[in-house]
Amino acid sequence: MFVVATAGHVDHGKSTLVRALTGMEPDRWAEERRRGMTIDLGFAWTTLPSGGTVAFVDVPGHERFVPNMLAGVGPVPAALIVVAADEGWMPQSAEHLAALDALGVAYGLLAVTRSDLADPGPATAQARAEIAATSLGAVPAVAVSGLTGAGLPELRAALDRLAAHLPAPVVDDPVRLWVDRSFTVRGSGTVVTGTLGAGRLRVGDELELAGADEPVKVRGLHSLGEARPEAAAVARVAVNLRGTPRDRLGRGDALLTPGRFHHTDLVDVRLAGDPAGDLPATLTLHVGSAAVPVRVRPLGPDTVRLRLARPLPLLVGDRALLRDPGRHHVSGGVRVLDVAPPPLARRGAAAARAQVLAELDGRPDLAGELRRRRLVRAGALVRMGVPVHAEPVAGDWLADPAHWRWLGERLTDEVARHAREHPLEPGMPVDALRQRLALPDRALVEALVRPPLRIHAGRVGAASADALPEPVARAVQRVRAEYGDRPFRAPEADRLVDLGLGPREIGAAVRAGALLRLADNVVLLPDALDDAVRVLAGLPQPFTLSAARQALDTTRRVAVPLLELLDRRGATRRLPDDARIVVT
Ligand SMILES: Nc1nc2c(ncn2[C@@H]2O[C@H](COP(=O)(O)OP(=O)(O)OP(=O)(O)O)[C@@H](O)[C@H]2O)c(=O)[nH]1
Ligand SMILES: [Mg+2]
Repeated sequence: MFVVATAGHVDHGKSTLVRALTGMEPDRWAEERRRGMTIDLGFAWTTLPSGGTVAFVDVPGHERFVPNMLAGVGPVPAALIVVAADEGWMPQSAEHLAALDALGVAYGLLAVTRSDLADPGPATAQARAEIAATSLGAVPAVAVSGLTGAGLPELRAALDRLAAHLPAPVVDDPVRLWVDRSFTVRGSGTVVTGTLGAGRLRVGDELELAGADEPVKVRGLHSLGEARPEAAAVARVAVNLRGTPRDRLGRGDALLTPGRFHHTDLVDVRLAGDPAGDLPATLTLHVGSAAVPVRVRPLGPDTVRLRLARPLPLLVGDRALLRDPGRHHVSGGVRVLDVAPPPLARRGAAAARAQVLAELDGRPDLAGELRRRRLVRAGALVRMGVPVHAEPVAGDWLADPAHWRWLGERLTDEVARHAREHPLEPGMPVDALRQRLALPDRALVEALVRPPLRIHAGRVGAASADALPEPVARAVQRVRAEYGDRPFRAPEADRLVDLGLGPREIGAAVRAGALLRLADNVVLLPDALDDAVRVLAGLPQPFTLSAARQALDTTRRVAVPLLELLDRRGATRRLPDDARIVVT
């Protein structure tokens, strides 16, 4: 199936032509038929000579209903431009064409209708000249009469040729179905319709709806008036969302593949059309079937920041158009450059941003996004419309390679600085590093730690006990020199003070395994435990505290806590009469 939207001035015969081609009535409302004028979008379809199907979205031509027209053409990539032979090019011919051009519509046909009333030649020539200057370029033209049927076979053949030229839809892409109509069917509940431009829908699918907490479920699908288990792009579809209240969604909402779109109310865009400086401060942004008031902030000569009155699921590269409803003026097309732009708080930030935007063209660019964002979750980029084909540095975090190297150096510096400022601490806490480097996730800190640094007990420090701060290491060295041959004589409290070993220094030495603490202010060298067990094993078993003290050549101050420690470690056992034995 391919979908084509009509375009053209009021009363030029769009609906008559669609009716003649399809045998279906595009003017759905009684009021439309009474007034002989299309007000809202109409839908009809027919089979072409090739056997393919064309579905029409028939739009109103009256200037008051241009917003409805835009909701119809927004999601549709091909246009059937209708000009009446007897009237020629008219204001809404021009406005509709400007809209197609702004949206970048590249495929189309010209039908010169009412050719039974006047020579189609002049209208054809004028319309083709106007169209040639737009994104549509040179289009085939067919003179027709909806009244007599003249030219209809030629028009069908031309539609077939147009269909053959359209790019193949990407059916693996996520779904973003812009709703153009919603209504209630008795017994079935809420139904919405739209043009499925990419992706695939199946009965049972769960879809995301902006503003809804829970996914909505596809209860039923219709395409071309028939129930189907699935529909692949391109297709006109009617989706039954039984269980979703009708007032929860309508034209301008979108049904989305969950987790694949970022709802944004702030976008930076490139303009094609009026210069940024000429735009009024408020305009209406039309994209898909949505129309949203926006505040315009010029940045560069052809780039602006748009603040949307409500968030939309936009992707980098999306095309949209800006229109001034008051002046009936299409200001021009926009190409979305950034759907999550940085705030412009600092002085000069807007000018800097304009320079960045000058380099962007709306084509998703992973390396560029990483350079600009430095650190970003893969999922967030995908939701912006940037395909991800890079290895995460941690979890689903992606990093700009140069920034990541810089962070690694910063981490090393910070750890070294912390060691200087807190020589007795066994490394810098991971969370302090996370804050210091302004990283959003501990996992990033952990991924940045490289040998000789390591993470131990929630801190980042040097891997070995050589990391003992210089003064402590010197003090331990002196303990070794003075007490090495009397390993069970612990330095007295005042000697410890002389050596510069206060409680914090002792703590650091103990953590590094350089000293053994038996009690407050009672420390031995770390090999003392094994030596003690050897000496005690040489005594007649069991042995008393006093025998142990003499054999170890030490004082009660050391012997009591030393034996208690050996008991706790299971190297000695205390008997009921307070004597001990060495456990072998
Ligand atoms: N003689 C003649 N009259 C036509 C032809 N096509 C349309 N008309 C008449 O022109 C009038 C407008 O036709 P529509 O098909 O409603 O025009 P439209 O472009 O759909 O108008 P809007 O939807 O309101 O923009 C009707 O009275 C039609 O009968 C044609 O080919 N020949
Ligand atoms: Mg009509």
